Amino acid sequence: MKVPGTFLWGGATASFQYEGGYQEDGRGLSTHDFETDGSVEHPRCNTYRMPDGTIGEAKSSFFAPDSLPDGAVPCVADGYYYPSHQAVDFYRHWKEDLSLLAEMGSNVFRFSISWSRIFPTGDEDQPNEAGLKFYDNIIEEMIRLGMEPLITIHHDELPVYLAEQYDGWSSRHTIDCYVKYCKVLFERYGKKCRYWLTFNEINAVRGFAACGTHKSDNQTHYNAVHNMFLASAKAVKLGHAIMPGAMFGAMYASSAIYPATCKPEDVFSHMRQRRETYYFIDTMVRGYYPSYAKDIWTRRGVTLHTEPGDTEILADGTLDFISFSYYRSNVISAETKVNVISGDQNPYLESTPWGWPVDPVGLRYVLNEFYDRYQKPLFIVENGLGAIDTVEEDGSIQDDYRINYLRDHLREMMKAINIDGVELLGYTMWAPVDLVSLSTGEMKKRYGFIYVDMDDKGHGTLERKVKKSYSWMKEVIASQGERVWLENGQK
Ligand code: BGP
Repeated sequence: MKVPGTFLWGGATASFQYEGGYQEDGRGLSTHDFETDGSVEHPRCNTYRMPDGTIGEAKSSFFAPDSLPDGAVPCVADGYYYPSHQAVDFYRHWKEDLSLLAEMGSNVFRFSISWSRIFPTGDEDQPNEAGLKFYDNIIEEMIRLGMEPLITIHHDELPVYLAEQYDGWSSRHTIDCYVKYCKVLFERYGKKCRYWLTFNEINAVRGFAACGTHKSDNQTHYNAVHNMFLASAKAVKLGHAIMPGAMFGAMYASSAIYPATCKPEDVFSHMRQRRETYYFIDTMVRGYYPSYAKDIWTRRGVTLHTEPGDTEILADGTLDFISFSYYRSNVISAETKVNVISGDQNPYLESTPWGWPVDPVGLRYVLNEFYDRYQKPLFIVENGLGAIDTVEEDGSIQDDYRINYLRDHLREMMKAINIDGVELLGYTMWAPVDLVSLSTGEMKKRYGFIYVDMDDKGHGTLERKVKKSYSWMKEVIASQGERVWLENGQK
């Protein structure tokens, strides 16, 4: 069993977790630049200063963020470590990283553009040429190495100025700034870049770091999401006009969800929970809100702020493909209150050290669910295992657990393509080079085929070193996936 010859294989990254260089070449500050490191035991936070000078902390996890108090201004404070400032310094290591990925056989590379590198405040009329040049260089290098760029325009961050002055995505002004930013990207890179994602995990982002909103209540959140829907639709319409042949997706956090039992109430809760994700995909793929949206707004006490013309904007900018992250599955009962990444324990599955259930069959299930529902091409743009790696005395990293995770997931992916008939454009593994964890801010939660010598506080040489999984993945790509069937005697 193989994938089609046109299949795109590669890796996925995000600027604030990977790039660093946070003040280089005129880059402005971004909402994640105030986010500290953390761990499962000590969640990361956004630091802010109150008018009387006191420093406060707000939980920044986009799954359950705190609101910032009135009058709070985000700030970088002494005594904290801010991982986005250096990240793993792709800013200086891009040639080396891209060359290693090309050598592995990748023919696609997913990265996000740092909005505040292009428009430092988001509100300028003219973009920052040095910021544009940085991405010129990496895009040219990717193409020279035979890798298709897959660009995330908005990966959970925006210029902090837009957050401070306009409350981020609460404001329609942010839509205008986003469209201006997109126009610059499309005109500059459009001839070389075919695949674009308007937003990352739009169904999971919430609060200051990810949406720039000071409040995290439902009313603020659903209005912010509506503005993101409008921004995405406008970008898609503009992008199609400027770049004939370009393909647009948005990216969804897509755990599989199962009812805890066959009790009808559990099954009904499962349906409702699934709609928490479909709300986003339905609207962006079909171009209008689904009928059950009213039920969601009513239960959450939301009165959506819409304006004349919004309906047409949504209808005019529907997506060409559906992309998603898949790491785990969830279980839901009538009693559970869950968000997109938590739920009851599944007794049939083992979990990662970070408590994420490992469920390869769930990937095949989600691929089928989405393809049945939309009949649009799909793209897996994140999947991988966060694990603690050990460098052996001889310098090697024997990450067989990562090989096992990827092999099992890739097998299910290939069954979805070859048996179920799902149309899949490609697979970009998160993250091919070790980088900073989004949810915890740790470095020890590593995903890569390529190890980076750096610890949780940013100490280390930043030297890159390939792991055992790198050679394995190289064989997988070279064999169009056939290699994943070789273990356990399967063919
Ligand atoms: C997704 C994000 C990524 C990434 C990944 C892994 O939600 O789009 O940015 O980080 O999850 O999560 P984590 O880094 O928390 O392990």
